[in-house]
Amino acid sequence: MNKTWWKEAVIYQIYPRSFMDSNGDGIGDLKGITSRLDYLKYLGIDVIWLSPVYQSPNDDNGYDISDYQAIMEEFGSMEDFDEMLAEAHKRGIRIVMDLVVNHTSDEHKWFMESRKSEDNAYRDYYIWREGKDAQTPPNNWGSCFSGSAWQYDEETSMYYLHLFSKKQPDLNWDNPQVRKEVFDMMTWWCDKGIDGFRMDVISMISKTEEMPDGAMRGPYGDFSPYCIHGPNVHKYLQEMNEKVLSKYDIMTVGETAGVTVEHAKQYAGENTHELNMVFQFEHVEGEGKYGKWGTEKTPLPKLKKILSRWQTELYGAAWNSLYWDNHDQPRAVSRFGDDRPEYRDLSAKMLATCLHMMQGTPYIYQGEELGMTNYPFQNPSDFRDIESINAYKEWCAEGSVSHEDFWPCIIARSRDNARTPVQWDDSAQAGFTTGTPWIAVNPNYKEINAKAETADTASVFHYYKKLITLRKENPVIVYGKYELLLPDSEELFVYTRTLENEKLLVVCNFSDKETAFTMPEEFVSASCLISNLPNAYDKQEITLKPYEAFVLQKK
Ligand code: TEU
Ligand code: CA
Repeated sequence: MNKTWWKEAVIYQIYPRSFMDSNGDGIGDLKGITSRLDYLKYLGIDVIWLSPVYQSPNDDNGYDISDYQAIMEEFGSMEDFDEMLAEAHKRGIRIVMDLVVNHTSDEHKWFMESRKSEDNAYRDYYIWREGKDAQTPPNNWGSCFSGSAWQYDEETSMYYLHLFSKKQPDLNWDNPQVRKEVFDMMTWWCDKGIDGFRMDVISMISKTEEMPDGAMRGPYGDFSPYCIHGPNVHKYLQEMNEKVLSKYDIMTVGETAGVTVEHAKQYAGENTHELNMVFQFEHVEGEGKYGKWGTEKTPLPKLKKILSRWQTELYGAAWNSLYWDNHDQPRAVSRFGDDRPEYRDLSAKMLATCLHMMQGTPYIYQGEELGMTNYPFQNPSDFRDIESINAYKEWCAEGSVSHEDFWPCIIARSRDNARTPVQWDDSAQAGFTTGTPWIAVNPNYKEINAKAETADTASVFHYYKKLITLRKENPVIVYGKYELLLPDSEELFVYTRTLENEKLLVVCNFSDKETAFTMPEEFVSASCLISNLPNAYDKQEITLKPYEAFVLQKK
């Protein structure tokens, strides 16, 4: 398997709006990021994935772009961007940008032109269809952000497609002019010296010609058979690779909702000339009581089956990304661990051990390295995310589900859990801003913050720092072959990694119960690489404490 920098890197995702505010307007910004680069250097990360900073009306917090080659005013100027890029590179940190080209903002000049008339030069940059009539869209598809996926436009009495918000019209990738515009813009950013792209919903860029009604899912039809992994998606990615990606030493990761291992071998195959890796969603897409909204915890055997399938079936064929959370998911320690005070620290370290010892490029979402938790939402006015605001309206306020029934489900999964400000210290607003933050700071910032944790070598922060160091020092963690043990255990996630004559044993107790474990004979005298509790692992029968995790190394 060929060795590359992005296979050996640890990537840190910054959601700029909530990372660090430098000018007191309550909104994170580029100068704020630059002011925290030494913290990230100290953590030991190699790459920053920067969520969108382009000009945007912020209907979906920057994932609705109105100018791909300008910086959102609230985030600062292009000079601020250039300074951040230079300062990051000075510290040996690469910057990967978020490429959002399945759709633009409806305030992008292309769309402003496109909607003017049916014969406008930009008309076919987007997907326009006649409705069945002025009140009935072309089909029954639902948007990811509630409501129909079609918006009627008076100007030309036609509908345009938007798989996300109505202010995010989908681009028509079948139009070669659209592809050229995107590739030219990507080249412009690569020539500025960025180090790669995370590609937003890139599996959706090719739609089928026919757009029939979809199977009903809630009040609307499902668009996925016609808009995900469409007929030309690989052709367009190979064209992108040939015209842009192959010309630079950059990395790419596709956000590919709905991807299977088989698809991933094509999207991210060693020799398919598309992308370097993809984000899969099988471990985070559990069906809740109301679509994605639910409090269900994935049973451990199911979680192990999913993650092990990706480890074993991509091995040698394509590269994995590894993540527990991001700006679209609830906080890892609340969802997969246990954020009760007595278990938060321990279970955060256990989760980090489980993920960072696997094969693939690990992603740390801002604040995950501190063990930050979900937010204690009190009422719908606490939400800022269009997905949560619209969902509460559709299911509850205007729907048939009672608040009592729906509320626990939406606060467990709301994307806003991950979008509260990073907790830097125990001063007002957790040191994120000197003003009023655009979204409330989690009240637990007094106990959970970077200042306290960087000063405490037993903290979650220092545990992540050690895991990152171990990955740099031990090729078996990057290149070793994965094997799951105890597949049926409901409490223990146990696996090995093997590279030549070196072997690791990774043991994670996902439960809040003391759990017996029989050490494989060959590891009884092995050395302990890392553990989240001071325990001896030198006998065959041991009892693991709740959320105990350790890694043994046999050479
Ligand atoms: O997310 C696409 C996507 O799949 C998510 O909308 C996911 O389905 C949902 O958030 C799970 O609840 C990307 C970006 O990561 C997200 O922030 C954007 O809102 C979305 O695309 C539209 O650009
Ligand atoms: Ca600011």
